[in-house]
Amino acid sequence: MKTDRRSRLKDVMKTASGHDVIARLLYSLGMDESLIEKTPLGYLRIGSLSRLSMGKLNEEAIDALLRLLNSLQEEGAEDGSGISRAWWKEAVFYQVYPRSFYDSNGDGIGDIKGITAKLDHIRSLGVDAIWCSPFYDSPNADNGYDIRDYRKIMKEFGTMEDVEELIDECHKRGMKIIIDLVMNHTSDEHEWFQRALNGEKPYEDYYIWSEKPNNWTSFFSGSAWKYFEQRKKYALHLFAEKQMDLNWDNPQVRKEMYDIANWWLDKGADGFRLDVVSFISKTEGLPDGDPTIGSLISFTGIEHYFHGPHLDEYLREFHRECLAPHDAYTVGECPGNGLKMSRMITGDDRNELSQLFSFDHIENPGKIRFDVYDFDLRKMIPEIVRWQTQYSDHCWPTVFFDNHDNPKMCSKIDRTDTHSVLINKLLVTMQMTLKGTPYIYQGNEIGMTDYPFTSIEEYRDIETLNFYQKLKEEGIEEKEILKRLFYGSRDHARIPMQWNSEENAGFTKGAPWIKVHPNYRTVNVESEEKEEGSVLRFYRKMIALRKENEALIYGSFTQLKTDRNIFAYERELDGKKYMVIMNLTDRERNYPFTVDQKMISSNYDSYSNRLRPFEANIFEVR
Ligand code: TEU
Ligand code: CA
Repeated sequence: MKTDRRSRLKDVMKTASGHDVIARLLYSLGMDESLIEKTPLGYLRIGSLSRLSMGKLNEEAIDALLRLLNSLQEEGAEDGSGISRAWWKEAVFYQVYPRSFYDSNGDGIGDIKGITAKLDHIRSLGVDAIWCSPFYDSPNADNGYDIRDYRKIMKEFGTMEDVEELIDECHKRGMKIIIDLVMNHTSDEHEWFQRALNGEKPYEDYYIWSEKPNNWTSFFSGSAWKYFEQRKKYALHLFAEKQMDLNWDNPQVRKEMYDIANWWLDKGADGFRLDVVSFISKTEGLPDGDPTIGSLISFTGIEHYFHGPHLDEYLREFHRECLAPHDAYTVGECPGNGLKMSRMITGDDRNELSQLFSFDHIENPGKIRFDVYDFDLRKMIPEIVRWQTQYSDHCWPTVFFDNHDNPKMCSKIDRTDTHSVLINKLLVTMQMTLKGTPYIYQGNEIGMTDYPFTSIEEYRDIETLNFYQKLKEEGIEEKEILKRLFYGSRDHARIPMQWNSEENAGFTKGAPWIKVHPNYRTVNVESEEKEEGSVLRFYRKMIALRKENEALIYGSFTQLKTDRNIFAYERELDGKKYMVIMNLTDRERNYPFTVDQKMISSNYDSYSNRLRPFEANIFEVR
């Protein structure tokens, strides 16, 4: 179907790209897609979007939108035979950010031996698999997401033997380990780039060069292009200026990447988390991005690479060359891909990736990270429910609220951290009872919260530091800038893991590379082990509950009717049924219906006939 200005919105919404792009635009305007699906607005024609958006989408933006819609027409997985079983659908994953996990040698930086030393803690939670953020040789412009050598280990983190030992020790404990592979870009210090700079064959075409930069912007502020005198050309970097985008249209680049992936799978890695893998294919000719579309989705130019023309083809090739022969698992980071385009990437019949991370639910509609606002849990629910009900039986969601790129969800919801214990327990209740694979981020299990950053000197992250510079240049007041950084910085997620109440939370015997949270004396693993009612103990109970009850894994999902302050749903399999009910607010609420079932879990000590702030209960329905 060709989409033009006269196409009606509701018809456009039926195609994968049409649905996701329009849904995303509405989301960024703070509106819901049901607006188009369920009201007469659906009869409006694309041409009238500029009016609907109150002028936020101009005529050029609509042209850009049409080009985008017509460039992506493939359809995703179809429903049919029901859910197929797989180990990773039953598994609970735990993400480790090595730099901040545990320092084994007192240099202030977490390391591989440190992870191995703490595997028993991870295993004690009931976790089945670890995702380890990058540990490859790197000059650390972006904490290891800028790889200099894919077959070497970062000096500060240890040696190849340490990594081999980590893999072995995971396996000995019955856990799998997936490693974080960055295939979209390399460090500018990678040998390929150095040789490309010299114009050496075949490396000169390994990266993306242009005589004239287009208007694409970098995720880390400023233009996405850097000029290199040696080649008298600009090279593309969607992230830091030391992270050069690889040219995936070059078959040799793809082959190099597949060799690297196979090398690691042969070493025993069970699979990969693929960094921004949805960005690997860029529109031919690298045309300018539409500033309006870009700013609504995120950055100028993104419509030309968030699900580029050859993405599905390259993922299938990767699957054939690396994943299938090793029976390896993959989870791809795919920012900007909505539900339907995600079905194209993860459908059982598509042979691309096992799962992916999509991020819309972790900011409220119309908001982006670095916006100063309080996250409203109620506004997240429709997005969660959509993925529970419409992603199809042939795709399996990831369920997460935190990772190394975001402030803590519990602090986003409650800036005063008054209710953080309850909220952390509510969030894990949701993770362990929804359909999908839960991903826990290190520190979630003890209820770590955002760090009280007050000055620019305390921050470490390149994204934060660049953004600070940019806002300074725009003439914004220091106080205002610091406020925005506080609301959005990734450093909140990167402060050291809190192990005990000794100095530096037991993370290091040296000087930590980033500040330790002052609340470590009470919020830490050792104390919470002993404390009944701790977040840690609650995590163990919730993970065990999920493991013991298949209905919580493979069961059907049905949302129950309530007002928006409450989220209630049932999971059912083979006659076993559970009901989950939670109060999404900090005010007491009435139960929306009578419940006379057996309560098997609560984040409060005992039952009450009203739902208290952030109360989250599970009932066994008989
Ligand atoms: O992140 C990519 C990325 O785009 C994220 O910043 C994303 O927009 C955000 O998480 C949504 O909330 C990946 C890595 O996770 C990040 O740490 C790296 O800095 C980046 O790629 C570059 O490799
Ligand atoms: Ca160390």
